[in-house]
Amino acid sequence: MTASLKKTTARLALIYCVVAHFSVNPALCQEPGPPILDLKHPHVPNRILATFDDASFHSELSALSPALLHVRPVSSLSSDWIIEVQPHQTGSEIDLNSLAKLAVSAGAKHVEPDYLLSVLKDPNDPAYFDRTTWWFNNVGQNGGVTDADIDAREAWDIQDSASDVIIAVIDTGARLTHEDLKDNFWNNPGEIPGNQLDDDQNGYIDDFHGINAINNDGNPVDDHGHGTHLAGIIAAKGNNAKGTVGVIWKGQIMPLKFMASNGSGSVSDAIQCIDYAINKSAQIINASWGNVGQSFFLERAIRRTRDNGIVFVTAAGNSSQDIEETPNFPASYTFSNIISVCATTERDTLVSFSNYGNLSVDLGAPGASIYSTYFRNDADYHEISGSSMAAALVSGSVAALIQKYPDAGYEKWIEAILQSVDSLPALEEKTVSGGRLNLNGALRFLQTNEDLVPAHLQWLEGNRQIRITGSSSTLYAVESTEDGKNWIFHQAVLTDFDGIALIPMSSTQSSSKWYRAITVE
Ligand SMILES: [Ca+2]
Ligand SMILES: [Ca+2]
Ligand SMILES: [Ca+2]
Ligand SMILES: [Ca+2]
Repeated sequence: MTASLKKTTARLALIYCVVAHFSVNPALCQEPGPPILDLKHPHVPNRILATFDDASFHSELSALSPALLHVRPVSSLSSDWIIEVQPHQTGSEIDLNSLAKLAVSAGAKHVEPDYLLSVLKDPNDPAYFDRTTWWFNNVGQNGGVTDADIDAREAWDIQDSASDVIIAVIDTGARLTHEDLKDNFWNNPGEIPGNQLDDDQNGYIDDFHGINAINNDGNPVDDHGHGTHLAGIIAAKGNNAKGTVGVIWKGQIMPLKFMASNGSGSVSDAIQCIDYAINKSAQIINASWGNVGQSFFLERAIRRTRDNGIVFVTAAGNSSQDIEETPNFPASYTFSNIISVCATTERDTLVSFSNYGNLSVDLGAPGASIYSTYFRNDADYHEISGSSMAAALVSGSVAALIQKYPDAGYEKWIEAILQSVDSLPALEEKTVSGGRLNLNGALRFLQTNEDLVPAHLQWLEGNRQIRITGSSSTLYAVESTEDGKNWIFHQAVLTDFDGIALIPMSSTQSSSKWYRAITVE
């Protein structure tokens, strides 16, 4: 054999090793030397990246086995190359290290797996960047405890907006012209603004964004500040380089005013707002107010919200009391659509003034030194503490859940919020869930329980291999469970054009576990 024929033969043998073809003589595959690829991190299963000093290898490699190997540049601007094995043409597993050795033997200067990346989104709003908004991502700033937060940074990768969700903030109104809110108000589709006519004939002239139940008009202007502050906690516009950021960066806030400049309002005006929210198809009502008195009429109005599938988020109150002893309504009502919220600090303790209750307060959420939009001018911001603010964080979180899982229904949305809390000693015996809101957990709770598309999974070769049959060219997460409930990520795989992926398994991996493959969002 000539030297060049020897070289070609060796490479052909390597290709067969790469795809572990059944006809290969195993002795050929025992290449000396350690593996040259680091495969610990998620990567595309059938592909490596390689650089070469010149491009002559391209024809050389392709000529070896065009049916098995696909060689192409990474991009039109790049001198780096993708070397890909076509797994559906082999029906067998791929050894990326052998593929890398093949590339090196053809002159590759550097080879590595084609790693999978995932984004972590940070908005560019100043109050997020200077870490004022500790409740989204607590890294210990201002004396806080790391991760005493709702994991918004992680959650925003899954869902950062709720453009289709209408959130009625029944409160003191809102500053409609505020720079960080004006794009995130609900617009009444049946009403033409500013024409002095009641176009949708619902009794309110020009109720384009909401109503004022005190004056019975369509102008829910805020003369107190509380409502504007809540609106920003829920949906201050994200990533606009201005002010702060809400739990959702985009959404539809419907401000409904029933409390006046002194911060108080009547049950009848509150009911007027509740019924407006029902009529206009709000999906969430934020009710950050309360009273020790029980109202038959208010109770009946909240029952109507339940019958319409609306999530009713309310604050536990701020008088340091156990509301099982001293009820506070609406937090103390027991309808299945109510989420009642107490306030926690940047150290994951209960705020000293916050009410609590092990039967009727569902969970805690950050409610100390919360910075948000304010009502005195269009660029006004202000820090306030209270269970009101905690409730607003829950409302924004429910909005993200509804946007992501619109068909789940209010019981599922609430279950997701309550089942995914971070358990805290401070909230044990003081709340139903015993924990503090975690938006990332809530989104993932429904992700694993609702609508991931599973692939067909089949064990091959005496449990030494899993074959996935799913959609074409789709990324799947392979997960395993011991108890049928808690799923642990195993690896990510990309199916080929025929929807097939093959995963080698060791015997320890396969024993006494269940596996599944689900689409990655
Ligand atoms: Ca966190
Ligand atoms: Ca109207
Ligand atoms: Ca009008
Ligand atoms: Ca902003």
